[in-house]
Amino acid sequence: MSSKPARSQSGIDRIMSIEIARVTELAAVAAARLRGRGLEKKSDGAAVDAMRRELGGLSIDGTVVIGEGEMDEAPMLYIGEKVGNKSGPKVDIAVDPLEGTTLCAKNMPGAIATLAMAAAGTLLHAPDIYMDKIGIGPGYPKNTVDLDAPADENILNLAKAKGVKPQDITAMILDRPRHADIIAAVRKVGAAVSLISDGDVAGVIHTADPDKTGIDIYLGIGGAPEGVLAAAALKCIGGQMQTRLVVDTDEKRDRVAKMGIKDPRKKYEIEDMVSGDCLFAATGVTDGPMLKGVHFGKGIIETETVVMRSASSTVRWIRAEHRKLDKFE
Ligand code: VTB
Repeated sequence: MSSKPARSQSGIDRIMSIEIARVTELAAVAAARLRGRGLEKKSDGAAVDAMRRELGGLSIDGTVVIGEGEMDEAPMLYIGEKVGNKSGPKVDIAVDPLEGTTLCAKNMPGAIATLAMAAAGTLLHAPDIYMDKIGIGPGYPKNTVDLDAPADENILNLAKAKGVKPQDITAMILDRPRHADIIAAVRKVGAAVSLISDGDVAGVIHTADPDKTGIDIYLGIGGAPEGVLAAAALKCIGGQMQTRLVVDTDEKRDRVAKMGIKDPRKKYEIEDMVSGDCLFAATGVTDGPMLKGVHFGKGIIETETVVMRSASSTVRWIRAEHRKLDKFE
């Protein structure tokens, strides 16, 4: 009887999907201990520390390509930092140890700890600037929506492709003044807008399962690091996404060039942001529509994590009960 190889073609162990769940669990618990205290920086720092510590023990030769900031800017998990014990495959790592620091500080729904991993050289190296995004779920013809088309046109095309009225479409958008025009355009054709205050990694992921989440399309400008993480998740579960970096100053143009990006105006598809197989994990920090947050009980900590693997399109929901609590101290 031949046994199945544990290693996928990209060189990332299947078992690694469980390992990365541990990493996001640890970061989520560290952040959750400080939630609701108005301590944005402190809870982010705690998540970063925990994530970095846990990444250090992984059998990978990893490089952070999406991290806490560019070198000289962030003391830990900066872009270019080497992580892992170097005994495994060369991989790119994208992290957002606490996505939604404000949500965590206010103990509002939707803060998560998240990470993506892929073979070295296959994740877009994006600086921490804004990125324009559009995302829809699986099952639509290619180019049903287009980043460069007006929002109302996208809604009409999506409704047609779905076989429903525009009134039956819901768009998720970050609640920011910069989105006033697209919010108005979406409403003009009768569609609903679901506004979120933060957390657009989860926002984009919502589009993958409209029947469950009620969200058909994600639109608007958010962080570029969050865009690459969302692209990794959509690659695993299906869906379409187009993005473009918002490079509106010379300083940003320099930073983009430093990352090796030749065309700062390039319109990215998922394959341009995540060109090989990838793994994605997210653990809830605060209770949210996608994931339960960390629950602290007497002698027990409970976490909920989603782990995805693009090679097999597997999505695993891991509810963990942690009883040996020393590693969370
Ligand atoms: C989004 C969202 C984040 O930043 O990327 C957003 O996903 C974009 O930046 O949770 P602005 O807040 O400046 O609009 C966050 O809200 C925070 O990192």
